[in-house]
Amino acid sequence: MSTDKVTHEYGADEIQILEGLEAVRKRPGMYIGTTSERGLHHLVYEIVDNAVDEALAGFCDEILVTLNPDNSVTVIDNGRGIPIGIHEKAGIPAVEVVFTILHAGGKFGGGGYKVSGGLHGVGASVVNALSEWLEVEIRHEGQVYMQRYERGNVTKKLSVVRECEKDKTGTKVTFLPDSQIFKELIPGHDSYATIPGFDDKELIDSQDLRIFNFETLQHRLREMAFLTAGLKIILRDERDSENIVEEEYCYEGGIREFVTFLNEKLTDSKKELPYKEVIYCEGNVGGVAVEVAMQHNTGYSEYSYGFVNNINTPDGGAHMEGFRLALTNTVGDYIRKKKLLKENEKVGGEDIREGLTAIISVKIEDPQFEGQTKQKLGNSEARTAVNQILSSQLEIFFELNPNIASTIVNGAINAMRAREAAKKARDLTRRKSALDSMSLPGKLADCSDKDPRNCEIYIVEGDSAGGSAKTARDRATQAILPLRGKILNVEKAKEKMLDNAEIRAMITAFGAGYDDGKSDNGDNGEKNGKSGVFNIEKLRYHKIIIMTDADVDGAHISTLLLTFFYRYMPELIRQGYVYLAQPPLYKLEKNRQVWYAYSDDELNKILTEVGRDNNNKIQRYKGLGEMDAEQLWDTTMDPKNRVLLKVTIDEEAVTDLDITFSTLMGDNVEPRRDFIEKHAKYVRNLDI
Ligand code: 1YM
Repeated sequence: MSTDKVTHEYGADEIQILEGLEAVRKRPGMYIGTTSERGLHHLVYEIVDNAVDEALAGFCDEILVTLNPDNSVTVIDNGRGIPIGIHEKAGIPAVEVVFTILHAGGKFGGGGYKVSGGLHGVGASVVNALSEWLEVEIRHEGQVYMQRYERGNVTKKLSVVRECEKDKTGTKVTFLPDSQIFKELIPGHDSYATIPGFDDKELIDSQDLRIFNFETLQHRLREMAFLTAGLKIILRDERDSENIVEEEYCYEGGIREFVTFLNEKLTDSKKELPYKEVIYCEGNVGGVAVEVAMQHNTGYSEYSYGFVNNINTPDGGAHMEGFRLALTNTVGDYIRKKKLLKENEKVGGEDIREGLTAIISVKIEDPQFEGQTKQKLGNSEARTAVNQILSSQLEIFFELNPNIASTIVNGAINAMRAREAAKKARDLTRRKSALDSMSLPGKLADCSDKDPRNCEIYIVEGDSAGGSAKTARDRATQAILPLRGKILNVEKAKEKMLDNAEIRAMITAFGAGYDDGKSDNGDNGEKNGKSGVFNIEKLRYHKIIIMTDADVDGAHISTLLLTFFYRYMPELIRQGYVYLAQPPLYKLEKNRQVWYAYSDDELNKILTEVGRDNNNKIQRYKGLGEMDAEQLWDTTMDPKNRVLLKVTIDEEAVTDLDITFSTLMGDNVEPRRDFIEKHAKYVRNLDI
């Protein structure tokens, strides 16, 4: 647990003695990853995970999660209830062990292993340590037992607090995240992120005091329900007494329904799917329980999501390799058997997976995670298990469903021929393209510093704003690349990507290439099996700043750019190199003083401060082009004053993210307009 030299490996029992909950409070990041919003939400997942484990063990079929007005959260299940008897070794009630001793979860329930689990699988005691207070209630043989803790310490001994129906059992946990730990999430706290230059109380008072995000919880709880067929999970938001929201997630079809759900969201619902049935396989090989569900849709992208013990594995790993191997080989064998190809033709794995949505869920006793972010499954037995189960069952499925088999095979052959044709066309144009000659694009105004760590590039909407930016910039460290009009929508026109001059200009200016193609071996450590030529080492700028007008068109251009980065250079976003500049919406002049406001709210705040009278001259900026070089520098480019939003990927919400991008960029116009109109205003909080 520390970086000190280890001379002795501690056993589990010794760790329990060595580390009290104080260790968790001292270094919360080690246990929940971060104390940002993500860490906060993990507290909920840790408690819900214990309830889901009880469901997986077959004793619970309903979980209720309630967000309370005081920011506390209540989780209730109808399982057996955490044991209340005295724990032999510890001499205290088992429930107290669960909540006060680190690494205790599931270790002494008598057999069975914990399959679900949060970020670090450390469970209830960590949540308790990081809560101002936590109360647990257990229903057992007609009585309700209660225990209370504050910052991890028992403040009320376990005792019976009331009676209940004899046949009702279960566990209820309510906790309030500790504001001493989650400092930056608490409005009014020193560490709370406010707008620079404004620290007035009024602003803080107007902030939303709710710390939990309904959509984040909704996404994860719905995912949990899909992954545990038949389990009912209810999410209830009681924070606004006038508007209580309740959603229920329960899917008898489990991951089959997950695939149906994704395909409805991801594709044009007016077009029919190529085939109706969701293909489903399950089994257990060598202690690895495997479930696979998949179905093609009318689009061209692949959406395969892996889960290990109900946790998303965005970096793939052994289970995903097994999936790709089985699919490529089984479909390949079928094509060979039916002699459907010309001699020199070969269908690749990526052709078979074009337009495929798949969920691969494995449950394994001792998952080993590898890679930089420890999100890639290492256990090779998972590859064998998924490969064997999918290969054998898919072969039978094809025999029993020859129509579906031929639809899939024809789709793959078409994809292969289209890919070959596009490659030929590309090879022809590429020879002449700027991409190979390595010369920098003509409209790039480069910076003089060559150390990428000091360098930033502004991607600017429009030539006129580009001109102002070129005048305004710090020539040593700031490069400017103006974009003419809209860039290509890569979500719709993949094959034409390199024909687009704006995209080529970005690729050459960045200097690091781009990812394309997909491999079947999956052992190259890249996302979703993408084997790319993107090399972050060669990147010429460590800040890539998108600067567009603060209107709907500007938001659209930003989204087009982000889609391009997300699909072809995801490492850029993952490393935190992509930013959105924030040009102001208003300029206020009064008595030769100037203020800039970045939102309507902010303008109102300033007006309240300076007084609303006839001396106020307010200018609304319709675009970057209306600002002269000096204004652009002061408001948007000067590192001392500017506000940059870092673009991040919420790795736990990748299914949502893919849905968002295909909503924004796919064929359907209506949802796109709705989304942009809804979110453009809130771009200050953009976090994808
Ligand atoms: C709202 C949170 O924690 N439910 C829950 C937890 C446990 C049990 C049942 C349980 C497990 C076992 C036996 C077993 C836990 N028990 C333990 C331990 N809901 C919630 N529901 N009996 C009851 O694993 O064999 C840890 S979690 F360790 F005490 F058994």
